[in-house]
Amino acid sequence: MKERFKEKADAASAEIKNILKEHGNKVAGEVTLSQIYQGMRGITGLVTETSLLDSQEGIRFRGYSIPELQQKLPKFPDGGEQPLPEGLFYLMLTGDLPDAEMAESVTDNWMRRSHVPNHVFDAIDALPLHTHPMTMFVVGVMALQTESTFAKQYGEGINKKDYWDPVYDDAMTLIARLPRVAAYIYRRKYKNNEHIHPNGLLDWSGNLAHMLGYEDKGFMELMRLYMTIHADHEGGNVSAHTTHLVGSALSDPYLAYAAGMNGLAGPLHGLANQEVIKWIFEMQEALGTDAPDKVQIADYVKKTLEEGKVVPGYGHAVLRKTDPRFTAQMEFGKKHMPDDKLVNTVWNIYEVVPPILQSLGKVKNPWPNVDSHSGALLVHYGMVEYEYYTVLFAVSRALGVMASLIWDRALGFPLERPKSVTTKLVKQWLDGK
Ligand code: NMX
Ligand code: MLT
Repeated sequence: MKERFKEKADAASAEIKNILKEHGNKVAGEVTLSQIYQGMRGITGLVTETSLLDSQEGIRFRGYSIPELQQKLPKFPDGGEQPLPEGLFYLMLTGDLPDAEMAESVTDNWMRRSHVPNHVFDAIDALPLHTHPMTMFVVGVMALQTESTFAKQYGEGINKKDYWDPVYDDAMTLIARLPRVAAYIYRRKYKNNEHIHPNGLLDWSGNLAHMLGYEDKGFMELMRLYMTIHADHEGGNVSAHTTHLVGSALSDPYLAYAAGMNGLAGPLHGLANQEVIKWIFEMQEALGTDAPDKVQIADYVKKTLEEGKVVPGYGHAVLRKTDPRFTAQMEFGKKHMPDDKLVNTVWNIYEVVPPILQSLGKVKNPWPNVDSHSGALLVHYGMVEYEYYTVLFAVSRALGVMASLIWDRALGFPLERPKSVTTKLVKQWLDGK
């Protein structure tokens, strides 16, 4: 995979140089004042090679939609139906679809790198048990940073042409170690600090499920799907953009990823997956039923909006249709748990919420995003501790942001530093001064 990546990156680098030589002055868009003040929506300002988001169609990873990935990526050998995220990583990094052997070699490589040093567990153990799992996770990642090959080689004076190599090494090691760190946090916080040794015969996601304490084959398949669909969402989302930005200062992959995951931990981004289940559980409690009907749901949604809160799991900064990651999870639910009450509530919410949000006249996307479905599938298998869910999102997101960071360094992308303005200056512009 590394050699293939290097060939591709060298070719891409030469191609980009030529594009910029010939077309570097081409205007790629204009920027309005509203965009400057309102979260830079719609401004094209980044290059991310691993995936591309279409507002109507949703995400494509190197050109492949989620249903195509489910069809074309290698599966776990014991009759698995969901794609192996190892294969997705290979695809995002090299641009090529891997065969089963290639995906297996990624699994083996990550298994070999997966030993987590004891001081990482000590750092997590130093935190009180009530600490949010995402805080524990980022502390664990920061403790892993002691192992950074990039930081070491930079200190020794590495040539800038070679940056990508230790970044590749760090990215692979970080991804390899995350399942153990994530499982350690879960077992420490929720399962009496009783930990489970890795199983070297399993794949990356299967082993995560195993170390979390879930041996059900359905849960392992869910983890493969989950780790695949959450991996990447082009470059402008908060976690990917932050990782890219911090990496552009040549902060090593551990520092850059930890920064990105602090962004993922926000309720408008990845933490929305915990907020969805919390909101449904609160609704069930308020209504005194675990199967609210559509009228009851509609009333509860209106109450949420009247209280000045968002409906978690709905809306998106770019998407304008139902998120295909929602649809993939709905299909998984229909196949594996069609009668589950909570999952059916998620489907009823899907019927009720969009017209209500549409009626507000300001919500640009009334449709569900990935987070509105993921928690209910986890609860089905017994993982009810919703504060933990964003950690799973974070483990998956490592695949996309680390593949992109390797590309950033291979393409020699510079420090990211856009220009900001003051309102005083804006007023001067408006006055024509
Ligand atoms: N419920 C209620 N109001 C909403 C919602 C929602 N789900 N989505 C957007 N709005 C409001 C938004 O708060 C804003 O109101 P105001 O003008 O009063 O500030 C207005 O609609 C316009 O916002 P948009 O331009 O449609 O959305 P924007 O691009 O700013 O934000 C989100 C996108 C995702 C932050 C927003 O839709 C939201 O807060 N959704 C709920 C949280 C969520 O599900 N986040 C997860 C996103 C996916 N992920 O994993 O990261
Ligand atoms: C993501 O997966 O990062 C979210 O859908 C948010 C986004 O794309 O902005």
